[in-house]
Amino acid sequence: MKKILVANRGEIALRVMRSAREMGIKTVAVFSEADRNALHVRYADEAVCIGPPPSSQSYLVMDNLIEAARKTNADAIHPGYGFLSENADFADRVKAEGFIFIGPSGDSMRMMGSKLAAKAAAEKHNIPLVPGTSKAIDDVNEAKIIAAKIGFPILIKASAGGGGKGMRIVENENDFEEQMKLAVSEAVSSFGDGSVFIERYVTSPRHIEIQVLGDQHGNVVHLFERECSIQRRHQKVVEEAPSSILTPEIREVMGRCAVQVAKACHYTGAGTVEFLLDENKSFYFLEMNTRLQVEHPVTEFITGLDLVKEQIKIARGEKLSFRQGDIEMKGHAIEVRVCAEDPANNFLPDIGTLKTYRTPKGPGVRVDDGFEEGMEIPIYYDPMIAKLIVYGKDRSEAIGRMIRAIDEYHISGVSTTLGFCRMVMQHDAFVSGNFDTHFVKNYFKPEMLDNNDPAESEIAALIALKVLRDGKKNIHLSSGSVNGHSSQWKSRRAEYRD
Ligand code: MV4
Repeated sequence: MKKILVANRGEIALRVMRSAREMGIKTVAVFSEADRNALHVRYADEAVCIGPPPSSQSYLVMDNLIEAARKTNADAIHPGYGFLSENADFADRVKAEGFIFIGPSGDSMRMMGSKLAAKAAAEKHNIPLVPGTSKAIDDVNEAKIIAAKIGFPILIKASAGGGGKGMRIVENENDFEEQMKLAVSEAVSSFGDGSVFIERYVTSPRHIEIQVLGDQHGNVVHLFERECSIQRRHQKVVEEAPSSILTPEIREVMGRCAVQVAKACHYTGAGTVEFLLDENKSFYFLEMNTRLQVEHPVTEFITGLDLVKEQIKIARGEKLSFRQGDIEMKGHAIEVRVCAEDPANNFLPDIGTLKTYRTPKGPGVRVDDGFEEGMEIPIYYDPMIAKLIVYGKDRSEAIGRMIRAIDEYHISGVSTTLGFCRMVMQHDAFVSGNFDTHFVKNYFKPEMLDNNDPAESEIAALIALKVLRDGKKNIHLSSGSVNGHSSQWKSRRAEYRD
């Protein structure tokens, strides 16, 4: 493998290219007209424009990607995450056109893309599942009887859904029929597949996922867990490894289950097996994500492995160079997603130019980003500006380091989730490790953030300084309010120079 085309953009395209370069492999970037000056384009050895800004006309157009790969003589295609990364037809097409797809087979993706097929496969291997049906239900009356047996609240899920799409909670029997009809029609319109199934609704779960790696020789290992419970509308906000709640015993059993799920679909490459953990620390298999995930760096920190290099080696047909017993975890890693969103305004995506953009540095800090100061955040794509990942000898050091790193991060020109993430790091529930998937809903109120008009407070501070320091010249102010800290968590700086 001499040349990899990265069918993606932004931080993940750069992240993949960095590992390829370290392995002596050339890289090809693809870009839309909105990304002409993007960092991943400058970083790559070659770059090909694949269409207009909307991803439906560029990053999602298989023909254009294949043509770019052919034109540049690439041997392999890495899909990153999002876009076509979990599209089974794309994986098949890449292979049929004579390229190596850096990821699992189309068949593995198809099996795990169907929640029902995934559950059926897991059931065959005696993997714990949430009590419910593992077949599509079409008869409302039959479903009602099953629901009564399982007990309310019930969750109706679309088989073709995932990541929270097409789910409905039903509190009691009276609402069941109506909710099921709505769920089916929603599944038809969203996924073109009206298959739904029901499960007992686990009311306060933690979301824990296991990273797996499988080679083309039937070897599968797991790389421990990531705790992903802190999320908002199914978008993860904070991820960490290891989870503060897993015991070594649960970790081992969960890890073994994840390996079995991967083996059940003949998985190759890097994948993630998702579980729910309930109040009694019972866990249940949910679904498998057949791609590299946004939060993979926390696993890289605690295991010392480079997951992209492992993906590439697996795609080249190499055997895994380690066995389960060789893999150890050490220390603690936390990731926060830095998004161009306004936490004070219902996390509405914000667009604009990065007027100030300075990243944190120093021991144990990693920033995966795709922007530089002065660049504009395009409106066409995901609002994630960067991932900030820290590593420490233990959880407490990692939390302290994350707060320090957030305070060193200076972004102005757009609202970001940094201040919100700082709030999480200092919250008793997070620090104690006693939280679930409802963390944001339960504990976050916009009033916690400093949502004063930054310009206004800057002027006030300037006047105050002038009064206090009368006689001093060249007053220079730098406002820390760009991170939107609350009064309790505020770190407003007023610097002055003589
Ligand atoms: C559940 C659940 C409770 N009970 N299934 C959401 C995403 C998809 N992977 C499955 N999800 C859930 N399935 C049962 N039977 C709660 C969720 C869920 C959730 C899971 C993980 C992380 C965040 C979540 C937020 C809301 C609901």
